[in-house]
Order: sequence, then C-alpha cells, then structure tokens
Amino acid sequence: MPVLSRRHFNKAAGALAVSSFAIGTAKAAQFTYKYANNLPLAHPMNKRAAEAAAAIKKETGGRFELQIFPSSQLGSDTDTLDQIRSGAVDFFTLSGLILSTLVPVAAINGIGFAFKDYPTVWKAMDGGLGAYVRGEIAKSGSIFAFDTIWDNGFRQTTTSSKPIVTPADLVNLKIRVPPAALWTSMYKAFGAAPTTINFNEVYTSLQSKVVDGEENPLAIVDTAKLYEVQKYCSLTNHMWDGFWFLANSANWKALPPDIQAIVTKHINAAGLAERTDVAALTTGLQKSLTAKGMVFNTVDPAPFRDKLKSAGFYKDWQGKFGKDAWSKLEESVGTLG
Ligand code: X2X
Repeated sequence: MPVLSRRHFNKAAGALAVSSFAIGTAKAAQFTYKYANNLPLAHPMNKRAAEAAAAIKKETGGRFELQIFPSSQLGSDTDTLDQIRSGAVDFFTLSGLILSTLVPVAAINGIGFAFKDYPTVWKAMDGGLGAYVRGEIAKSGSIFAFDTIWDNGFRQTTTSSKPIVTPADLVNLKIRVPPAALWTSMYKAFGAAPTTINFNEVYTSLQSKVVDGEENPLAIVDTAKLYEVQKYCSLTNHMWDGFWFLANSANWKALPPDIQAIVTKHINAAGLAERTDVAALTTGLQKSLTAKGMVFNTVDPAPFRDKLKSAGFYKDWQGKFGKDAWSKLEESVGTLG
C-alpha cells in the first residue's frame, strides 16, 4: 500500500529508506510509494531509478517520494509479484518471463535464440510486440506496465565446472533457472537438469554447489559478483531478457494526474538511460571479468537452435502463446523453428 507520510514508516523498509528518513528536516511527502527490484545497488537499474526518484521529488515539489528497495529487500521475485498484485508494493521491475506466471504471453521475448541484436529487440519491444504484451498485462486488472521496458540483457551461461561449447555440454548440467516455465522447458529440451531458484538465492546456491551453473547477462554476473562463485562464462546469447516497470493499478489511480504524468515521464526516461548504461557497461566486461579470473569462450548458436527445433520447443511455445502473439514476434525476428 502507498505510505501516505513518513510517520507511517515501516520497519521493514531497509537501508535506502532509512537514509531518506534521516533527512529529517524535509517535509513529509504527501505520497510515499515503494519500488522493489531484485538487483544490487551497483547495477545501472538502481542508479537510474535513484536519479528518477530525485527528479520526481523535485518536479512534484516534494509531494511524491519514490522509496527504492533494491536486492530483493522486500522478498524474492515470486513474493514481490504477490505484493504488487495486492498493492503492498507500488512498483516492481520484473522479467517478462517471471511475470508469465500471471500473464503467460509476457514470456514471449525469452524464446531461445529469437533476437539477433539490440536493434531487433528495441524494434519489437518498443513496437507491436511490446504493445501487445503490455495490453495483456493491463488485462490482469491488478497491475500495468509502463511503456519503456528496461534492459536486463542477452543472457550468457556461467558454470563452475566447464565451458559450454556445444548443446551436448548442457546434458545433465545442474543449472539454476529463474521461476518461469519457459526457462525450465528450454533447459529440459537441451537435456539439462534445471532447478528453479529466485535470484536472491542464486549466489549462495552457486557457492554451496546446489547448482553448478546459471545464466545471466554480463552486467549481472559483474554487479552481483557471480564471478566469485563461477569460473567459466560461455557467450551463448541464448535469450534477450528485459524488465517491465510494473505499477499496482489501484494505488496508481490514487495519484493526482499531474503526479502521474511526472512519474511516467521520469520512469520511462530512466529506462531509456538504463539501456544505454547496460550497453556501455557490457562492452568492457569480458575484459574486466577475465581479469577477475573468469574464462570466456564464444559459442556458435546454430546447433543450439537446431537442438531446440528438433526437441519441438518452438512448436510447443507457438501453440502456448497463440498465433497472434507469435506472428508479432516473427514480424520482428523472422521465422522461428
Ligand atoms: O533472476 C535472474 O536471473 C534475473 C536477475 O536475471 C532476473 O530478474 C530474471
């Protein structure tokens, strides 16, 4: 639920909220809304969100305060999805694939090896495919997504045991996947042994060897320090993943239109800036992660795609997403499967 003044300060609020509370002399904001995400403070998502929060506060004359809770401080992605549906949390950035537990078609951008590069991603997600998915999210009734999807990135494969060079290297690999059917289905198609684990438990699961590998964009391998518990990084580029900036619909409607307009403007601008940051960060990361001890290899995607095709992966998902959504994806990426 939106917190109406700092006097209703919630003990569970965490470090960021404590520091804004400590400003003390500032007047209580009329609206204090909570934004949760699963990424460390060092990730561009949190830097740009903090800038947006400051800009919103300024432009609303202090009437609106966005409290940011990074690093799954309010709970795992699965828990936070429940909280944004009920309105206990006001905003949440969530991978479309994980959102698919509520809105099935939101996973569609995660189809294996669909996107070849960023221009193709943004054309689809800022165009017809993204609009279709946002429409379906809004139909849920409880939440909606802002227009600009934030970048997570092209996902790469890390392990503690061996590089992944061909699809055969995935067979029986104990790999962590986020909580979404598409991820589990893809790794089952490869003959791997996927285990569903929320992101807030990934580092310790890798450290204790509950799983041997995981997959994430380089910006996360770096900012979440996964290089400390993983040795190999195989540049599989197997899917593109983004974060929808979600809002609880009822709490949003409680805001005056002028505040809604200011929040919308700054959040979407922050999303665009975050995309640029992630791209810039990623450019230098192979080198700096190598210096931190990771061993990189490049990967030919063709045999991986063929394997998914022969396992019936594309056909299955085309059936699940339906013709409309699938044709919107293929309009951008070409024929799949
Ligand atoms: O859970 C993950 O791996 C992450 C951080 O990439 C997502 O949010 C999907």
